[in-house]
Amino acid sequence: MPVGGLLPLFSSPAGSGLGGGLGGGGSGSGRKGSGPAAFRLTEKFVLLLVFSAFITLCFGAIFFLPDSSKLLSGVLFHSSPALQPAADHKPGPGARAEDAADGRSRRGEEGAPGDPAAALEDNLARIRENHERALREAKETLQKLPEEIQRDILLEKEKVAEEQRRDRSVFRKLPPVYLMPLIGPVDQEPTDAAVRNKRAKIKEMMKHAWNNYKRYAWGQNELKPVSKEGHSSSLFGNFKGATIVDALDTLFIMEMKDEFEEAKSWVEENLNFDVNAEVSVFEVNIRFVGGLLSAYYLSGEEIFRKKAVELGVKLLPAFRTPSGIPWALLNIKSGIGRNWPWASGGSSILAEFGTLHLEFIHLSYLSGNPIFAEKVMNIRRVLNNLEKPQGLYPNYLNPSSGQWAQYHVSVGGLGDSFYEYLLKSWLMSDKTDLEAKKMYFDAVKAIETHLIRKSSNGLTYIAEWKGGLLEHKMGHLTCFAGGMFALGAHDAPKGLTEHYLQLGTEIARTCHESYNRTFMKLGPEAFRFDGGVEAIATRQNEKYYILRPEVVETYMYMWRLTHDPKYRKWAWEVVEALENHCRLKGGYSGLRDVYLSRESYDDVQQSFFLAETLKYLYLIFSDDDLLPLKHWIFNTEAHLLPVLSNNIKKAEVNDQ
Ligand code: DMJ
Repeated sequence: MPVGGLLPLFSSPAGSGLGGGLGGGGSGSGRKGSGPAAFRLTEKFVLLLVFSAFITLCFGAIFFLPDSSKLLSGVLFHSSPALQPAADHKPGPGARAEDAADGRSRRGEEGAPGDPAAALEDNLARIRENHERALREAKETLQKLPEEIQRDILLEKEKVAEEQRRDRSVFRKLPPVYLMPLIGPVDQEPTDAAVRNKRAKIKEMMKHAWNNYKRYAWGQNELKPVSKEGHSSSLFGNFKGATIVDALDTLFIMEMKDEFEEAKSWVEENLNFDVNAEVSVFEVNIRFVGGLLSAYYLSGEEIFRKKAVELGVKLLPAFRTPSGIPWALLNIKSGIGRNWPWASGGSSILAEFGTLHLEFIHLSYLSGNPIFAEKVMNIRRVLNNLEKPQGLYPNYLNPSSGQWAQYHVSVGGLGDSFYEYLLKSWLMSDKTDLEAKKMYFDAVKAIETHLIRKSSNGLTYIAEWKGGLLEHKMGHLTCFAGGMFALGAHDAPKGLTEHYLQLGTEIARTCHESYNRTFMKLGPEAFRFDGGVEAIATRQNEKYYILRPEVVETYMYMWRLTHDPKYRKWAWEVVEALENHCRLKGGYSGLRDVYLSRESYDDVQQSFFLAETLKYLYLIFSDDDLLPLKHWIFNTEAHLLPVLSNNIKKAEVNDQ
């Protein structure tokens, strides 16, 4: 921004206004104002003010203008993460020697594969280009009059409203849809009495969680089991009833028929998306869209299809970005989106925009409108066109430039379900989506090379990769990956089936250790493999457990795929721990520190406890013909989506 352009704007009014103000202030200042020395002082003060205004504006431009994030991401992050590793990217003092060496040896290769000098030059050119574009845009916006900016906003709003009106027609007339007979939505009791009793116990836990939610928080998003009242997370904005929608399919498969009917009536009468709400696109998709789709497929009740498609339409404006990579947050009413303020340089998050595919493919299938599928296929196209550092997918992508931002790679938070959805897209397509299969196995190969390590005592873990350096930490969220590796093993590239099954087994063991090494026998949010510890949380803010499902999710897949009895044993340990430490009169609560002998409750019964944790536990103690993996895909919130088999497609053609 040229200084000359700003100074006249600010110096004249500020100069006279402030001068007058100062001069006319207290009697002392009035007197001083007449002397030449005092006048210079005032002048200096005004100049100082002008400068601070200018600097504030520049920072405002960098941080808040639409594309200025490129400047930040380019300058601060793209410029060669390997050359400027942040302090906390270094392996901890107790890290194994080979890991530290590993980090060192990769420094020179960072940023892009191939010739490091060319990669650096490439990076610099991109930074320059981003920098210049950001400055150009900042300048253009700052040169506009306030009325012009306001007019632009109004025009933009009208455009969104018009698009929304058009999109609404999608769910007003839904086409007839052919549904294959469902395979295993409910089953017989297990024949083994011990297993039957355990399964019955888990159903009783679901009843306890549901009844208390119903009693104290009906219609709210979640329950506070200690305070015995509703809890609302900002993730859902003004949306209501997250627990009801998230629990629908668990109620169905557990054959809690009355409760399912209550939930359905609530959806019919109260689930309303015409609200002024800013929501997380990812959370609403996996919990609400996923929950409604799953309830539709299981029950065949039309209301769920209608609501799912209606909500899908509401999410469409999130994709209105230059690259088509959606915003993280969307105001459902205005259709205006933005990204999390904390996300690197205004970026969208891989695990968020990469976790829409399954639901959106089904939305297109159920609405007869390709728009949903087009949106997610475009995300895939953008990702495929980008060069990946070391074959890895960074967690941050700028939706305006369509370029990666910070080079941080994780199979846990911020990255996790993107990989899960690649594998499941392929499985859900009846193994016809070969592109997804290739992307998945390529990504897993890079993850194995760069992120997966073994501790000195033989525990396999998945570290986080920050600009080429490893942080030897694994999140509870990352524990889902054991199940993912095992689920994909059967169709792995030649000779790797056993290998991936083994990897799943090892991750399951590590995650079990993370539970076993606590007092409560429930795992911490993150555990480390440095500073002389293995699978233990060392930081106070990583010691909590919020009823998360990822570890029992992996046990479920491992049980189904191997039938090794240890997975039922480990799952039962979780049931006992939940009963001993999380169960309260008013429901189930998360814990603030799993290493303490005395519970400190976080007072939230998360909706995913009913959607996922209890469902996976129930499945572990059910026979395999309940929801066979061959026919059903679990979305990342454990909602059920049938494989879109070729038979369905053929049946459709015949019907026409
Ligand atoms: C759930 O909402 C989903 O499993 C998501 O993919 C990750 N986090 C929570 C549970 O931990």
